[in-house]
Amino acid sequence: MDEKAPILSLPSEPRSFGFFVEGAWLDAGDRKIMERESPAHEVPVTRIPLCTAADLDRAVTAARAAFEDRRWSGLSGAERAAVLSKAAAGIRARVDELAYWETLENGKPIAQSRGEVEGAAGIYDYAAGAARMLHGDTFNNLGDKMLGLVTREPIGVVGLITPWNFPFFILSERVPFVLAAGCTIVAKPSEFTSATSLIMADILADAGLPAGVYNVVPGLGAEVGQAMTEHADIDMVSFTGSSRVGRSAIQAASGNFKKLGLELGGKNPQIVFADADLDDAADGVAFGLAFNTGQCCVSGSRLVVEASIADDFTARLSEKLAKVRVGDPLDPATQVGAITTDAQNATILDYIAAGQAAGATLVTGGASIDRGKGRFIAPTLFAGVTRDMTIAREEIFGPVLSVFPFATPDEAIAIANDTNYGLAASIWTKDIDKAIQTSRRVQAGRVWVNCTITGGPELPIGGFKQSGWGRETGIYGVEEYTQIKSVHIELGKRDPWIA
Ligand code: TXE
Repeated sequence: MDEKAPILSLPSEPRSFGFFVEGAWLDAGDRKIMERESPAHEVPVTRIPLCTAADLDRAVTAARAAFEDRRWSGLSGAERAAVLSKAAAGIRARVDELAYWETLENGKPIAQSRGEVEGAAGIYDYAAGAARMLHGDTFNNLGDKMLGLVTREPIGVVGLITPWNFPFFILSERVPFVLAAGCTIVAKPSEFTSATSLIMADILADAGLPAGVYNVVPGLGAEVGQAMTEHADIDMVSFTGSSRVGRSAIQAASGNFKKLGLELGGKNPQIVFADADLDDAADGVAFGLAFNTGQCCVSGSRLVVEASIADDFTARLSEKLAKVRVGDPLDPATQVGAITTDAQNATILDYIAAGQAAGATLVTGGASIDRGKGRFIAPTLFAGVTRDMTIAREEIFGPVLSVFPFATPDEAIAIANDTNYGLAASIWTKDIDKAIQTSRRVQAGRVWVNCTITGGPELPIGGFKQSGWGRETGIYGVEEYTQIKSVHIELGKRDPWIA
């Protein structure tokens, strides 16, 4: 973060986008337009066409044709890798632009947006390697007359439905892996944050991606998203969003039995043992709570803390939270920006009210921050929370943390696992036995020890229980976008069946 860098200015007028199909930009025409206001500044920043189900059909037709004629899947891994590496360079060349529009549509701090865009370029680099690593298996133990091959083939046309909390980063945790596998894509970004998914179309085209391989159809979830999950000519949908829509996607996908990848909600524990480095732990818990205003599927929203240090730790944490710089996301010094949507803002405030009404004790925060314009909520800490309260059970998707003291490691595990979700967990201790034993027993797809919300594309991401299906990123992530074929090859003359 460069605290002396100037505060960026707002655009003089909103930037207008078309949509991208078969390697070409199409005008909005008479389609409805979503005029997106900056959540922090309440001025219009982008104008995005709301595509229709017919537009989706057109994009699926293009993606299908591009898949069937093998213009992409027929290339070698090395050739696909070359395009992905150029895309990484293309992202790096446009970091400022991508970060700017991401911040304007989403409300996250510009320094964070830059970090996410740079991180995304690194994911393309990693996936370029994965395109060359992808391989199957052989069975040379079937006798002299038989050779068995297990080959991986791209699954086909993949639909991507992405959310508004990390528009570019989540897209980038999927697109390069789908492409590495040899599939073609129709992407539907969140209607609130479509700009960077659209800009990516130019970056991929400039990198040499053939027409029709990456198509973007912005639009409403209920219209384009729903049509995508139902679509008979899409082979797989990767959906990231609410558990409610994830559940409906399972039903919608049943028409053609399409494969689904689902990354849904979380209610992630931060387990702090008394022997942790408490300063590190307090800093990490504060970050895990307030980062991206808590609008993270892996946000640490339940503090499970050893009873002997609970009061001291809660006090330390409050002190840290009071120092978090919440403010103008265009200011490079800001750490926490605006709440992305009106609906999310109302949801978070409703949960805070529900916590108070249920008798939880508000330790810090608990209200909007008035900056004249925009939606901001102070990082909020509740003590005296019982495990049956709504704030203890439901994903809030905002900077609201509930504290649960525990007496024994068994109790810590019981509290941590007392949720339908299983996305992530963090463990803070300097005792190696406790760290490993707790990480084994906690039900979560991602576990962090003495850190939180960190990592690279090498390790897969995804959830246990109702947090989702499948994995993204890592070699596991590429494999999700393939299907397996077994090939039996008989050698020499066949043993006759008919004498
Ligand atoms: O999500 P939606 P919302 C959680 C979080 C948040 C809540 C609601 O708890 O408070 O979800 O957020 C598209 N068929 N997460 O309402 O609606 C939609 O257009 C197909 C967790 O914004 O699930 C967008 O592209 N698609 C989370 C995407 O789904 C549909 C990230 C997500 O929107 C659709 C976001 C439909 N019927 C929210 N309806 C995470 N895991 O990171 C909507 N969509």
